[in-house]
Amino acid sequence: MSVVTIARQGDIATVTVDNPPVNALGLALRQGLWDAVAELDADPSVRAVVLICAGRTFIAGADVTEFGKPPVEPHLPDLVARIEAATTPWVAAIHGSALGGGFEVALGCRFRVALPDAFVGLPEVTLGIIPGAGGTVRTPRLCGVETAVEMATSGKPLRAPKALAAGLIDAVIEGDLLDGAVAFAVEAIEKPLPLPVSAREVTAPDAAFWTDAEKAVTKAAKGAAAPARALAAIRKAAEAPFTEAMDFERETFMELRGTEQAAALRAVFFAERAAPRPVALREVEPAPLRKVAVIGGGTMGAGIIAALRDAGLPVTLIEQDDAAVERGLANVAKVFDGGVKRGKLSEAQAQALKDGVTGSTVYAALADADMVIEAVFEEISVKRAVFARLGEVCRPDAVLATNTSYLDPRAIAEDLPNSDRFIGLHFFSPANVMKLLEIVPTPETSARTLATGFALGRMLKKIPVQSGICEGFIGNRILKRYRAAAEGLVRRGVPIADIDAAMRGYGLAMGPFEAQDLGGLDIAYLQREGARASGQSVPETLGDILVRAGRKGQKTSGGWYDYVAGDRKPQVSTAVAELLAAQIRPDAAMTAAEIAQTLVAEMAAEGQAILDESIAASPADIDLVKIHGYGFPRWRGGPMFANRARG
Ligand code: T1G
Repeated sequence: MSVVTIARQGDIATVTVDNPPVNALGLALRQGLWDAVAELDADPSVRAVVLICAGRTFIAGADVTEFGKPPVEPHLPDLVARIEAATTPWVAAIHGSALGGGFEVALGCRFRVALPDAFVGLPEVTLGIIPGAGGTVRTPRLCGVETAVEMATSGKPLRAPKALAAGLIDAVIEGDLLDGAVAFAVEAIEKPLPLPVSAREVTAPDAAFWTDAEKAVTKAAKGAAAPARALAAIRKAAEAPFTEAMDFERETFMELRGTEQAAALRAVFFAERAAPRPVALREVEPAPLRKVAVIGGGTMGAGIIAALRDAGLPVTLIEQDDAAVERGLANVAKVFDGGVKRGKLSEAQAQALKDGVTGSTVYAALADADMVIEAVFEEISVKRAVFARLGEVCRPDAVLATNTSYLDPRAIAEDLPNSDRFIGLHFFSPANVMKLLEIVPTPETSARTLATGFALGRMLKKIPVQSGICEGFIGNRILKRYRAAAEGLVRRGVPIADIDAAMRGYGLAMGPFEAQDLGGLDIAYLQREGARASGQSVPETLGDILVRAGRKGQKTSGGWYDYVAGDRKPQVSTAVAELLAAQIRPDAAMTAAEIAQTLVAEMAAEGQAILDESIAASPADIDLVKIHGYGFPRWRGGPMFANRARG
């Protein structure tokens, strides 16, 4: 079946694209559109053409699966130019998203109309490239340089009303898109046509604009290369003739396509889409999720409740007494009130989200719950007591989940009846923000329960990754190895501040030591002490020495660094140097690159051990955990991808 079909409505022709799943511009579609232009140009009875798509969205861009191969004619820039030069005006009718090459095709049309909830955008930088078919050259000719810079360097799409206000589209269509687009075309051809986009003027800002933009874009990019290159392409579009700017853009696009960052970002793109639907579970029916409850309204519980509410689920919060219920509801309210303060939510929206949470101290209220997520204090006896009560009141088919981050889920569910319905769901704080969800089945967990964990992950728009049972699962186990390796460098005389600076330069938001100071050294210390108390042999760490000296991090005005009251800026600490003097044997200095390479190699080595033990299913899963749970720079692909690049 052809991916492009032509129909007629009087003297308006309709070109319909149908290339599931997202009408990506693979070779067949490019050829189909190329042929459609030729056919319609040869028909003098056609006075306008409406380009519309079947399925969930307008054209979502070039076919990313073709990126690893040499481009094949008809090349996209040529197709866009062909549509732009057509004898009759084309009208792009946009629903869903017109992204990347899809938006560039729309820019080649004489007009663009869209449904109110449609988006247009240039997300290429999120794939480590820049637009390659005129996106940086035509966009500023419609909306001006500033909006074009924001779109092309951030990759963020604009919803239709904003796109209309910016001049990127010509009308928002209420009701049926095809009818609206045809009516728009009929009216448009009775008036003088606007110039093709490539023939329109663009006002070039002064040099100061570009200097400021360069600084802002580079800062926001945090080491990713493509945003600054997109900015340069837009500058060329503003300052050079159209054809020269097109050549510049294409050369840049072709160069970036082959870079390590582009390969990394493509790998992450596909891994993120594979993660929520593991192949092994595709035929397994998950439990329905209509009524969900959370036990515990502390930081984690409140975040999980907020995530459930954001997904539209009503939630029951269970706490141990009325005062704790009130505190829990207040914690949830604080999350949504924060959304109002940041302009993300209206007061009414926040109130509706709050209204969907019912607080109770009565476990019997859970008798018809489909799923209960426990988020109480990280202590095994407390958790076991909660599941003992859940085992008494909940339906035998209700999915019961623990949010433990370190404890063994098997020990928590040891006495639980129907333990096939039990699973670990490790959320990351803040649970309504962090995308990662580690899903930890026990040997008794049924396929239905596991499939329900992934279904919840999809519903909450998380990146769910299955983990086997080991201390720290995937993410915290690698974090522990990373921290131990960083302490190893300190013992070799590498300055703490150099290590943090090296990892920030590598692309992490914070280095390992400043991150511990922010989160508190005592959390990991207490876990080590707990392990020691249970008879495990846990060697003393440098962190132990600091905590025993009362240095727990920013919360005690000193950890790995000193902090001056009211100033969170870390100060190198002579007290720490004295405390650790006996542990440090100065060795050869290390460059920032050597530090980062050493520590990433340690992360990857632990990742390989995790794979060897079948704790994780693939290197891509491990990379998703580090990117979405620990801030590993996305444009490096994750520790497994980055380390593989070194062979
Ligand atoms: N190419 C190939 N496959 C794609 C694709 C693409 N561009 N986009 C999505 N898919 C697949 C995806 O892998 C998944 O497959 C299925 O479609 C559904 O995706 C020249 C060079 C459009 C907002 O970056 O943002 O154009 O797992 O789960 O949630 O300048 O897909 O089902 O087998 O994400 O409804 C620029 C990327 C490319 C858009 C829909 N375009 N896609 O979201 O579905 S570069 C993009 C998206 C470019 C030009 C340059 C989203 C979506 P499977 P999904 P969704």
